[in-house]
Amino acid sequence: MEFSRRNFLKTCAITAAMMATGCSNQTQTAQVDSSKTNSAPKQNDVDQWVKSVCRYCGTGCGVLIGVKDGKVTVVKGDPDNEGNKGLLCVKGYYLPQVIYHNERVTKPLIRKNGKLEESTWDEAMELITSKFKESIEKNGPDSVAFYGSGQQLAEEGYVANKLFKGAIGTNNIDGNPRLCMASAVGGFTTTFGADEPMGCLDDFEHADVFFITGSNIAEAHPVLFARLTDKKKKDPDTKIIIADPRRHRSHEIADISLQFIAGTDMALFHAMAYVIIEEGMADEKFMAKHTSFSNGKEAITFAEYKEFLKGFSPERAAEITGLTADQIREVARIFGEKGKNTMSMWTMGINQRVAGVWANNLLHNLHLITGKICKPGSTSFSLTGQPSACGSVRETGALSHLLPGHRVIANEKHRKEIAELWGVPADRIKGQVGLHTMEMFKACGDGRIKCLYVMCTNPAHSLPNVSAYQEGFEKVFLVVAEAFHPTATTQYADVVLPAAFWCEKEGVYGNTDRRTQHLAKAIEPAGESKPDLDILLDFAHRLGYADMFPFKTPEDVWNEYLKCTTGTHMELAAYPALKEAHGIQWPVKDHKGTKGATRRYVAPDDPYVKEGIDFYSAKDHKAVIFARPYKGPAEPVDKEYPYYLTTGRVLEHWHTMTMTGKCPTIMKAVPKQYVELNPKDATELGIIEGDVVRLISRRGKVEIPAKVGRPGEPMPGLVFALWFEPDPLVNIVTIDAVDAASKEPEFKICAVRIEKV
Ligand SMILES: Nc1nc2c(c(=O)[nH]1)N[C@H]1C(S)=C(S)[C@@H](COP(=O)(O)OP(=O)(O)OC[C@H]3O[C@@H](n4cnc5c(=O)[nH]c(N)nc54)[C@H](O)[C@@H]3O)O[C@H]1N2
Ligand SMILES: Nc1nc2c(c(=O)[nH]1)N[C@H]1C(S)=C(S)[C@@H](COP(=O)(O)OP(=O)(O)OC[C@H]3O[C@@H](n4cnc5c(=O)[nH]c(N)nc54)[C@H](O)[C@@H]3O)O[C@H]1N2
Ligand code: SF4
Ligand SMILES: [Mo]
Repeated sequence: MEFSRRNFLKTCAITAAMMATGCSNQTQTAQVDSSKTNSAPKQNDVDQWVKSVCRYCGTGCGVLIGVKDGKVTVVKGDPDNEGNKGLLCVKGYYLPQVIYHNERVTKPLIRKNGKLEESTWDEAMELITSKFKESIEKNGPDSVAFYGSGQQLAEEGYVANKLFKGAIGTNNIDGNPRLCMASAVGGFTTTFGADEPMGCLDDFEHADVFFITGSNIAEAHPVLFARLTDKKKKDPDTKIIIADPRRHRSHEIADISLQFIAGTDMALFHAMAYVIIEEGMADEKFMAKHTSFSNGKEAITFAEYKEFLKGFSPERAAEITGLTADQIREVARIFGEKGKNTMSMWTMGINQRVAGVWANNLLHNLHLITGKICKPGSTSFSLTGQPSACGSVRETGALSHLLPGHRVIANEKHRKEIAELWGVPADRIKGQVGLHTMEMFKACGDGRIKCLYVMCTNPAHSLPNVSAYQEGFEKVFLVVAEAFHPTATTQYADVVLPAAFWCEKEGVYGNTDRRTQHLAKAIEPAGESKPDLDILLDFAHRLGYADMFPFKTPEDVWNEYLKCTTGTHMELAAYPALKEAHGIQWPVKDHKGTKGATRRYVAPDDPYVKEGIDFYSAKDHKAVIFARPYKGPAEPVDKEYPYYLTTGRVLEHWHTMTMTGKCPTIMKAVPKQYVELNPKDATELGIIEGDVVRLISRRGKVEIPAKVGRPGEPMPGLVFALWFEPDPLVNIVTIDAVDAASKEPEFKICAVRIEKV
């Protein structure tokens, strides 16, 4: 299949049409282009299909991996998977091109005389064991740390967490979901008392109105965009509202596009609530039964909340956001219309903000005020970025403030329960929250952290204001478990541990809608590479904790982890059921069956609810409607830095392009990153498409080619840069200010000056 950007969107439309005409069993396959790969097979014939899940985005598309003579020849969509119904985007289709690339790291590497040299597993593991042991003995357990990923498997997350918190005795374990989903977690836990969405992908079929903000679903969750297109086609009355400071691909199917000044959306959401209440669209019965009100410090009344909203009339919000009062009234009316189902979706435009948690709260508010929640098609649905940020990090508790089963470090009872399950003394798990991501990398620079184990993530590329953390990468004893080399991070590594890739290992992902899915192993690991789980278990044994880690298989790990979820409201499915099923949504009462819960907090779907709706995790079973004060960006524009910079994604590339950059088809489609300018700004600056421009912030500068005009068109005063290339590295410019509650950095907004080079 010859591929270009334009014909991908066409493919989306075609596949959507196929679904609409009942051809959902149709799947597409992509030939392997072996020009840049080591030993990829030349034909796409298959003697075995292996059921798995795409390793890229949070959608978690089910895939079937075609294997012949021990090699992956092809990947196609799994038609029996409820999430993607057989569809895949290009990243999924072209995974076979990535597996066999000659930059796979297939032997352990140790830095000797400044250079990484091949070694044996034994030498590499002995070295890292002695370094970690020495540091723990000399400087205490908090001198070592682990930095993981929403792309790791659940078993890997569970074992890393148990090793660091339960065996070594440090809470210094965090991961890239801190850069991504932390604010969504903060939103769910403050509003509903527990993490993760109540809705599901099936809500796409039932919604009449979609409110999408801070999410470029067309590029970041393309298969969901295909479902959206399909829904609109089947039911042309469906209303799609897209609110974003930048016009992007998703706007192509929008009925209403709102472009507002970056960082001002809290005013928009409050003003929508104002109109909904003023015009009698609120569901007061629902509110009285299922909600309470808070100003973030104390409980308030509905009357006080309404009084608070008076500061956010559409006219006032129009001044703040740059929208018109009429536009705000119009979307509020569409959102709130009685008898219609509304589904909200958002991603990083909301989370990667210093007001991230609060903006999440305000989106939930809109659903709680209207009672448009916990019904098919009515839900506030945070889209998860990485495939298993939910399953492998949020659920296993592999962040510095969490424990498995949605427990928290700060709760003594939770610590006791987990210490008991792990068979360690109660005081082994410390009550003090560990270092969150940005603090952890700072601590590598100032000497608090001496040894760091990085797994399945590339922080030397993906951290904001990354130059400020370079010293840390250089100083710390850095272990990097990676499938490819070189990467921005392996270049600083003292030891590189070769990780088996996606289809070379078995395990479990937890995708965006509480969907737990099993990935079967399809082929043997490349060279001497090993599954991350095996490496972690070897490390634990060498550190002297063999008794705590007797596991032989991923299933053994799962069986222990399951016990950490027993009796919680996130009971997970049993391993044999997961192997059989094409995804099972938790909660799964008593871990029994393959059915799972389509929707949460509502009977009969949710086994913990007797009748109607019950927000059982919230205090007094009432979800909280928050009167959060308005908060803009950390770094407002000024005379010296007069433009806002936002950064984000393009369909073809995945983050730091260590994988998609190895795919010739994708590189042909999008060979280089660029910065989008509004045509008005471009004219004023004398910049035309293709010119190289310099983006200068208080932290550094970067030179990058300009793109002017649609489909990507930021508001005047805003520029949008892709950040997938390691050089030039856009994260030199971005800001590391974090949300006070979630500690998630504000990747989405900083102030820059623009010069033509
Ligand atoms: N192709 C592809 N898909 C991916 C990924 C990938 O790397 N490539 N990564 C995955 C991951 S981990 C993630 S987290 C997701 C991210 O998915 P998305 O968040 O959908 O993608 P982004 O491009 O990062 O940002 C989305 C939008 O946020 C908007 N935005 C900027 N400032 C504001 C603001 O103040 N308010 C609002 N409301 N919006 C604002 C930007 O204009 C941008 O269009 O994608 C996932 N899917
Ligand atoms: N400017 C800017 N920066 C951002 C963002 C933004 O919007 N703008 N978004 C942030 C967000 S939301 C996210 S999620 C992060 C993502 O940032 P990262 O996690 O740093 O980016 P990835 O490229 O996904 O890194 C995954 C790494 O794991 C390796 N890998 C692949 N498979 C395996 C495996 O099985 N085992 C091991 N050990 N390694 C493997 C890959 O080769 C790759 O190097 O970036 C953040 N950074
Ligand atoms: S939509 Fe996401 S999960 Fe599905 S094939 Fe594309 S990258 Fe993979
Ligand atoms: Mo992410």
